[in-house]
Amino acid sequence: MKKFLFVFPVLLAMSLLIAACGGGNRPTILDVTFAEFTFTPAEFTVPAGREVTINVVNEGAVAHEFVIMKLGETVGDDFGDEDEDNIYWEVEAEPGESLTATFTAPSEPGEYQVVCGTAGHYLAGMLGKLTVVAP
Ligand SMILES: [Cu+2]
Repeated sequence: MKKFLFVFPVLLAMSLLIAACGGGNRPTILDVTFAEFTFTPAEFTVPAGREVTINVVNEGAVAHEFVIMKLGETVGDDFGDEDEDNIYWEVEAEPGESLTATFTAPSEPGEYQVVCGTAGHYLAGMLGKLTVVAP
């Protein structure tokens, strides 16, 4: 009985550790389609600090960008030079292009604005939201 009392907490701790590690190794994959002037889907959820793979298809007739703004930063009138410093991460796709890119999710949970950085597209309503949750 004495031995069991010792072994049980160790087994419990090990199983919790394995469960946590299993979650950490699960790849986070986002699939998004660009068009005039939408992201489909437009809302994404990722675990903080994780590697994220994003598969982009631009079905539009012009280039589009997927720009993640830093936490607490939002685009003003339209996306412009003043917003460049507030970018967390971005990827661009030419018309008809399909690509895969990776980035590390922000370490701070919260809601991050996603916009298209091509002139006029933010004004046309090309925006979305990245929700970062505690891993
Ligand atoms: Cu665009």
